[in-house]
Amino acid sequence: MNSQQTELLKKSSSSRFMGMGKILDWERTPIGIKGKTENGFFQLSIFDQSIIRVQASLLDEFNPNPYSVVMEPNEAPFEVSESNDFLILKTSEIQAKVDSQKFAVSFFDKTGNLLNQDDSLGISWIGTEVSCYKKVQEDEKFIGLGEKTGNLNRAGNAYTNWNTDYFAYGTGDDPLYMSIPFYIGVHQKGAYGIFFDNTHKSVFNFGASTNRFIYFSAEDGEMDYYFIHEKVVGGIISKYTELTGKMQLPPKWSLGFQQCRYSYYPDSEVKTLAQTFRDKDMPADVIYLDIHHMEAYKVFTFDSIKFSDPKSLITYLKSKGFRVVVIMDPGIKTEKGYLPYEEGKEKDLFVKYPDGAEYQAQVWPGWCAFPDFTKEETRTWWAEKMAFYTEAGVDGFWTDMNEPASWGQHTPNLIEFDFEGDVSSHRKARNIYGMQMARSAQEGAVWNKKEERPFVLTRSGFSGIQRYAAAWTGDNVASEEHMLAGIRLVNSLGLSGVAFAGYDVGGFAGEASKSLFARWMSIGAFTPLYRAHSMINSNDAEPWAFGEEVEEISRNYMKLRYRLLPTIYSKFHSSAQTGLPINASLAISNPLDSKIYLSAYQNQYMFCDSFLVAPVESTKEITKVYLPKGSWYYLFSDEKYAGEKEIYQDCPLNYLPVFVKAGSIFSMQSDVSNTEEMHDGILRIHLYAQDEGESHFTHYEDDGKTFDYQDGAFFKRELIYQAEESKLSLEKASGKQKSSFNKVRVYLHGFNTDLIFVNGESQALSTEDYAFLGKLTEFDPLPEHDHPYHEISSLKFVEFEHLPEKIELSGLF
Ligand code: MIG
Repeated sequence: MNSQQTELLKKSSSSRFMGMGKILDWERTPIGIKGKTENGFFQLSIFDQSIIRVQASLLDEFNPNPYSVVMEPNEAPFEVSESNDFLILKTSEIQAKVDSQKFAVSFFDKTGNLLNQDDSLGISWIGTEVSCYKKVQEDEKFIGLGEKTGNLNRAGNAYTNWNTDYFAYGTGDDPLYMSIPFYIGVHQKGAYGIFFDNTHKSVFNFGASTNRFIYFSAEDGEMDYYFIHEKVVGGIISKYTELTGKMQLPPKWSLGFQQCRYSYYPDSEVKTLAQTFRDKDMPADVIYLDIHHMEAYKVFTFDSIKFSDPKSLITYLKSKGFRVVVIMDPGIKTEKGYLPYEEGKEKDLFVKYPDGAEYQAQVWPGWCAFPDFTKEETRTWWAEKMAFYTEAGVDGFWTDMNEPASWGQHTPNLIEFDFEGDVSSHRKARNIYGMQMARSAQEGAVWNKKEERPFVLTRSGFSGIQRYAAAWTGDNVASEEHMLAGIRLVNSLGLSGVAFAGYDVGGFAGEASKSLFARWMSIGAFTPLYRAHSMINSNDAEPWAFGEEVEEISRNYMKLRYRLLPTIYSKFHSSAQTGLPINASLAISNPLDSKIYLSAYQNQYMFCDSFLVAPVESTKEITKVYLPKGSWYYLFSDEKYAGEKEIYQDCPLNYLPVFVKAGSIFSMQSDVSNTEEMHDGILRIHLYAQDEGESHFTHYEDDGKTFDYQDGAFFKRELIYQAEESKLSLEKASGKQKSSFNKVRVYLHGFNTDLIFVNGESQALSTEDYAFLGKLTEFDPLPEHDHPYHEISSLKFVEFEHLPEKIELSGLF
């Protein structure tokens, strides 16, 4: 043992607080500074004008997580200065000021506003546990942290990151399946994000059991965090996804309605299911095969009796406009003669004990070995094995149980993972395992079907998971409370870089009441991933299983979802570039409005920028809604409201409270039964009047499934509405592809004009009684059971050719 190691051992075996101590020595590096303190080593690096990375270690070397950050420092110019008490590092956007006596860091924006500041206890250790203590700014709110239950504002609570299989979790329980150690702080002086890039079990305490500070800490490893500052919350999320990667544009079919069940079998039942959607005129795109499709739960097999000919089944489903997604669990049955097991063993691809013995635990197939997805060779092997599914026609993959889960739920910490050659224990590898499985699944989907975009849905993950998969929130429960909690989970995932997410509509465990299912279907239509699922041994839970009324309500919202696809797809395209969520918590647009954090309003969110969705229990007939700054139109009637007001809104089961922001532009198509069915050729643009200001919408189309868009095969155009000039311009289109629409019809909401000009030529307006949702059948003849029905009477519209050249509409009063 050398003296440094002896010294380290002494430090890390103590069970007392040890801070960094005084800075003894420092030097400039090409991207920042590094140095030595009394007790440790540090490095501050500029990644970008608005990102500073802070690293601290007990050893004179750093050992970063190789999996999450994909950004390289971009050589932003910076200055370093030193005074008696401080070391200052400055870019054009931020300033980090390090107290040289105790190594406490303060961050300021370029005008000198204090954004964030270490407590004087700073970065420190208790044994191997490393922490960073931060002061709380006046009225500071904390948002994000990924898949965490609880309130939108996380102040006062503490959370643990340790990926956990948690069947039927409570709506306040923690931890769940996925860890994203990234949060955003907002206060009057500004906003910032902190990503603590450490895969060990970590804790984020935003003021539970203490009034002195907030902190984040990890059981082991280093202090390694990225401090991000941008003016607006959305900018911080965008930067975070530059660091950890963006979602790829998913195939369009994955934005349609998805039907899951634990489990549909045999093949004849799956066919009936598909046919029922078509017979009942309920649009849908995806059917899942859960674990019963396998032979004795063995991955890479089909049950020879229940699914004797998967290829013909899938061909049949495709002819009906359905894609198939299969589940993949990581555990591989340790059965002699079972090829995946034999191969994995022979190639040394499984997780092991430190003495080299294979680690085994029980899951569905019985005793299993676990592929070591932290090893490239394993990921490649698994990806190649997936040809078994793609050859049968499978289009999507669902990675479940990848926390990893096993019976007993106490994986011993000594087991070892390759960790890209830096062999590491379960303590360091657990939180990253699920993400590496999802990565392998995505590789497999692409390699085996090169021409099509992949779709992977994962339960477990870590920061950066958005690059590989969409996420769902695991085993929720059929209750009103859970429905609302799931919305917050999805909103929080959106604040944390995961734009493509959803929950089991209807609830996985337990039985949904009729009304609960109907409401959940309506909210699900305004969720990035629209998927219904339910558990084994529960009642049928397809959208027609709850009686005629629920069936009609479900159909209404499913159809609305499909008519909105031009908007949803356009939004996914922009999210893939900006990293911004599809479901955006109001904390993104209105972070300083304290009303949005109240428990009555914290579930509200913007869907695809235009729609404010105010989720409400199915048992309520009326609810309070908070409309933030701006003006708003009730979607179904065009009734107009001023913002910064709390209103009472009727919310009968068939009408979810949804409001359109004044100034909004969004696009719709005619009814289709699946995403690949051709619409009627008319692009319906909806424009909502506002008094002042400018608003934008980017209309985006491509073939919906291949990678050709990356070579310019798309049709894209910017729509700009300028209220003061009373005009809407459809800018000249870009891209090599023609639009699938040959006409455009613009619906004018909230305008008085009777005559407008299209490219300078006057054109009379037509009118139509317009309804976003169909009228429900009155099943009960008694008038008090009448369902309300909204329609916008004599809605004005104008129609013209959808030419790719610039088109200007003026005279919009
Ligand atoms: O131990 O595959 O969260 O969606 O249906 C349960 C069966 C395993 C858990 C998933 C759930 C799935 C179920 N799985």
